[in-house]
Parts: sequence; C-alpha cells; structure tokens
Amino acid sequence: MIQSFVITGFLGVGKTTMLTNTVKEHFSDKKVAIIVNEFGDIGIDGNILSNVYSEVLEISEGCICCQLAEEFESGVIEIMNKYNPEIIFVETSGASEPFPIFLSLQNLGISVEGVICVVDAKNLDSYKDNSTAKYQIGGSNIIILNKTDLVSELELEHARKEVIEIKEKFNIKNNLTGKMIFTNYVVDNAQQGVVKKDIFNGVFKTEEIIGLAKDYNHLDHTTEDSITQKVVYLKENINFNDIDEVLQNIPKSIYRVKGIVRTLDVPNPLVINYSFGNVSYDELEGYSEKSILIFIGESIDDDVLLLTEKFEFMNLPKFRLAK
Ligand SMILES: Nc1nc2c(ncn2[C@@H]2O[C@H](COP(=O)(O)OP(=O)(O)O)[C@@H](O)[C@H]2O)c(=O)[nH]1
Ligand SMILES: [Mg+2]
Repeated sequence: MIQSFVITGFLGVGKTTMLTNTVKEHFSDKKVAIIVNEFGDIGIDGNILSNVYSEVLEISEGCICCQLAEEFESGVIEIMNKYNPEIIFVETSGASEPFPIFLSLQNLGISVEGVICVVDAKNLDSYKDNSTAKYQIGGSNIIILNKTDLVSELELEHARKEVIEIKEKFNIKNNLTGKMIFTNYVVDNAQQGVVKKDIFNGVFKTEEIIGLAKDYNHLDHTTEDSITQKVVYLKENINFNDIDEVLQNIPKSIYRVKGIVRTLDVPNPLVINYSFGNVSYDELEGYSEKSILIFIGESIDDDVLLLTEKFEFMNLPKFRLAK
C-alpha cells in the first residue's frame, strides 16, 4: 500500500522547507512523489523542488480543500500511474485545511500515515487567532514547532503550550459519536524543518476516519478570514535595492510575499520568499517571464494598492479573473 503524509500549516511556516530537507535526509532511498498546492499564481516551490527530486505535481489557482478535490484526485492517480511512488507527500496550501485532503487520499486507497502540522515557533502569536490555523493544528496528529533557531527556550515552551491548548480545543471530532479522530498526537521541534526519522515511522495510525466525510462541515475559511492573494507585476530596469525597499515596507496585513524578480544588478532572476518580516533571496536560472510578486494576507487589497502607489515600478494587473 502506498503511504502518504499530509503537510499542513499556516502561510510561511516552513512546510516546503521541511519537505525538501526531510525528504533529502530520511527518504532518499525511496521513490517519493511530492504534491504541492500553492496558494499562488506560479509554482515557485515546484520549480525548486523539481530540480532536487522525483515527481512534483503542482496544483495552483485555488485550494485543494475547497474547489479542487477532483483535480487533486486525478492528479494523484496520474502520478501513481506514471511514477509508482512508495510514499507521497502532500503539501497543502497554507490557507487550506488538511482534512478534505486526508479523505481524498483515503478514497484513493492510499494509507495516510500522518497529518503533520508545521508551526512557526517564532510567529505563532501573530497568526494563532486565525481560524484556519486553529483547524490545521486540530486536524493533525504530528505537530512540529519549526524555526526553533529564532526563539529562546522560554519562547519555545510558550509556543508549545499554546499549540497544545489549541490542539485540545480544536481536535477534530466525529460529529456523530463525539469521539476524537486522533486519539494520540505528538509535538516535536525542528530547525529548517528537519524532523526526527521516528516521526515518520507510521506509529500514528489514523485509519479510524472513513465515513466522516458526510458529517464534516467544511468551513468556508477563505471568506471568513479573507485570506487573499494579489499579484503585482514589476517593470524592467529595477535594482535589487528597489525590491529590498519594498520588502522593508510590507504592512502587517501581509503575511507572505513570494515572487520572481529580475533586477539590473543581479545576474540571475531572484526567487523571493518573505514571511513575517524575514526575507530570503535565491537565484534561479532560466526564468524569462515577467517579474512578479504575490502578496498573501488578510484583507490586503487596500494595502497592496498603497504599495503600488508608493513604488511606481509595481503595477497591479488591469484585469481580474471572473469568480
Ligand atoms: N530561521 C528559519 N527560517 C526558516 C526555517 N524554516 C523555514 N524557514 C524560512 O521560512 C520561509 C518560508 O518557508 P517555506 O518552507 O517556503 O514555508 P511554507 O509557506 O510553509 O512552505 C523561507 O524563507 C524559509 O527559508 C527555520 O527553521 N528557521
Ligand atoms: Mg510552501
């Protein structure tokens, strides 16, 4: 039976980092397929991952937990036929809940060995009130406090307590019986997403699930918390400092910025990865499309508009997709 793990967690907490590093560390001897659902226009993570491993299926433009179950399932079948993986990792979008994906995998006869929620130990306080974030913790059985390099022991202990509190309160239940779905869960720490191998050893059987689909009241979280994304195009002829200045001026409503940008003074295009005030730049060869930035956050339309007014080299697209 094919095994799988679902990786959930809020925007920018380190899910892709964990996938990349953990797969490299612990699963290099297996045939691994990686499925990434990015809440963004372009699959930046997919580009990076596909250089490193096996098969990456990208599902973008929407969130697999809301609209894309069918697309997700046919994608998984395709990947199984084509690649015959032993293990499948599914990184869900930071704005989605893990449970529907869990059910889809089970429907396909794939054994879900664990639902892993990556938590940003440094920034938990700034996103923990978001309802999707709570359901992500409640709907998982392996919780990893990541970015431990950015916190003191005291802060880590604090984050751990908060996570356990949320878990107890939002632990996903069977509506009919009132019983917890995950009777057992673990909380562990990680840096750069490197998790102990034991965590993956399939001790956490999560097979009590089938039949729950019917009672699951799916929360329309994208409306409730209005996590949205806005794409901005950049003019040519900008310098690295221009981009850096934009990223120094990101308002609090924006949690996450991703993008690929070409500048005059860096030879290769830059992949930009910003979360909660931290930014990383990686050079990427062979990208010749437009320079773009994707802003993700809560109710960000006005803030993004202000940014484009302040920085005249950023343009909002003149069209919108019909809903
Ligand atoms: N300092 C620090 N940064 C991290 C760690 N894990 C991930 N990051 C950074 O956090 C940002 C978001 O990571 P990513 O894996 O893309 O998050 P995702 O949106 O959950 O997939 C990236 O810039 C990572 O380099 C960590 O343990 N420590
Ligand atoms: Mg990611």
